[in-house]
Amino acid sequence: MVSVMAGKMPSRDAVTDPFLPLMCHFKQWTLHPVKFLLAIFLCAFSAEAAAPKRPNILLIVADDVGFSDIGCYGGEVHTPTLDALAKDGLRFTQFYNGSRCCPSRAALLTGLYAHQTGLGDMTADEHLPGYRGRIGANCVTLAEVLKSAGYQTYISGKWHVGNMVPTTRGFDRFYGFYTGYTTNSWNPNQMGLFPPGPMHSYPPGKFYATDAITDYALDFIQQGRQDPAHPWFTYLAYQAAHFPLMAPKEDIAPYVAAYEQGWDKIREARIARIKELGIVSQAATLPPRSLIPQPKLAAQDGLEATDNPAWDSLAADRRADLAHRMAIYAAMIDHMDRGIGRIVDDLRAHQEFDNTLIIFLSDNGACAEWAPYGFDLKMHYPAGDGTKGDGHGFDGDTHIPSVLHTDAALEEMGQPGSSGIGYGSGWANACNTPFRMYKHYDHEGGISAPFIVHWPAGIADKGVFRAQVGHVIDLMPTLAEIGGATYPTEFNGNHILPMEGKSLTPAFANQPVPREALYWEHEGNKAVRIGDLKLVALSGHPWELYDMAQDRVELNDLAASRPDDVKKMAALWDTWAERCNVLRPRDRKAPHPGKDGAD
Ligand SMILES: [Ca+2]
Repeated sequence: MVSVMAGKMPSRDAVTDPFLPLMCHFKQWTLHPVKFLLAIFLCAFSAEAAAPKRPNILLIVADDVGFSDIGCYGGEVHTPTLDALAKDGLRFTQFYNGSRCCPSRAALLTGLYAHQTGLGDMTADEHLPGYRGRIGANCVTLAEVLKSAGYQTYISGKWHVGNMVPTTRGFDRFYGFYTGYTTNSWNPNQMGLFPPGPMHSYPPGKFYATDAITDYALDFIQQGRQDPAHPWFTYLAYQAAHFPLMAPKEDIAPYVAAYEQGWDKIREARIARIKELGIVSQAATLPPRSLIPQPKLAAQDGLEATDNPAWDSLAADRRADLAHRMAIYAAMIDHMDRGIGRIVDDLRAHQEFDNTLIIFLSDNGACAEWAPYGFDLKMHYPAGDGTKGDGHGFDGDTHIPSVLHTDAALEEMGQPGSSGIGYGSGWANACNTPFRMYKHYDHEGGISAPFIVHWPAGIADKGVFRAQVGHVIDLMPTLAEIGGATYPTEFNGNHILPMEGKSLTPAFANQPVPREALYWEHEGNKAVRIGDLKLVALSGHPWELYDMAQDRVELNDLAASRPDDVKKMAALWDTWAERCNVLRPRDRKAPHPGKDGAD
């Protein structure tokens, strides 16, 4: 058995252990447990039919799901499948993404910072090295690397790293939408299968994107198991719970009453559970409600405020409308969890569950676009074909006022024929509890993700937390190592940039993951973390400094009292930005991303 045996079972206190200092002296000569055991079995069993196999890899990425939405991270959303994976696996408490869809997915797929790949922003080509709108030739994808080691490679769902078919970047098969950032969950015409082949036929009114993404993932896995000599890698990239929020009525109904309590009570309930879980200390304070990203839009909705309002200050009809918006969002996550459950059942039925490495994460924090009441996009039914250019199926962007739904219209929200809705900044704030801010931003609410790792054949510990810091750039070194693949220096005649991430396999065995620093930039928002110190700024605003070990919720700004740390870390950020093609907004020629860049 390939096994990562931890030296000890970590206690809940482990989650508050200080992160390894910047200049720690890791024992370079130590071959950590995964490498050691991989080496043993590769040497001893490589020619034997009975050899322990490299694991299948199922990488599940949720879209715009907040840090504490799922049950095992303190949320009230019903996620029994993910909770069970966490119960028998690991939960990371300090795992980071890239704060928005494109940058996160580019970094996740390549092991590089997003700007190095050309995806510092969205998919518009700004003709700047860091902003080409697609992953370039100087990087390789997880699929390309794992395929080179004999893996069969599949993707079902969302791509969003440039308008290219994923089968041109190492994936054997793809189902989903490869243009645009989201899909109309009720419209099968936005989804494509590559290479073309027989497709599922859904009766009228029965197509739902989450189910279809699951169906094709199951097909691909079934294909993969026909060739047992080659393990498979499946990138399962759900569109849930990205706007437009859409879900079957029967999934929505059970949540409405819970969310009629409002976002203040939900935030309080969540931080209480998060403290019980030990993700933050008992002394942690719930931050004030976060700011409204676009107060002018709030004003269009008749709301004069700079921060999200108290729930009880809202009119009854507005509260009813907002409770339904949040209930649809929760229903999308609930439905996704059941899809993952179907795959888990399938793996169990084929005795593949124990030696499939399952990883679950979200690509960014919950989405606040852009004011407390959310928005209503005009949808097209049927929408265009997402495989040929129109990936959205709706008009405009999210800078529009919301619609107040009342009475019978409440029950039609999120249904076929309805507007495409977002739930706004008040609920996004709650979904990122206990952290501040949202998707787009580099405060903890924007970049902190749930991160579950389940691999019974490879990880001995079960049901415990890991406080080691991780980032989506770490997936490449982690999966290349576990998959026995070599990250190349050249690929298809192109020089490939060295990986920026670090393998997380030591953390699987509760060992340190040494690294110098982690960096973020998106739309001028920026951050750097070194050890426990995090320097972070909103675009155009001064740096703030926080001690993550003491103040994960970013309330006690140390910038004024520790100017030397600010100066040193800011200089490192500048060096990184220069090296990785990051430009400040004022240095970019293109305007703020338009329709194609709305998310
Ligand atoms: Ca996203």
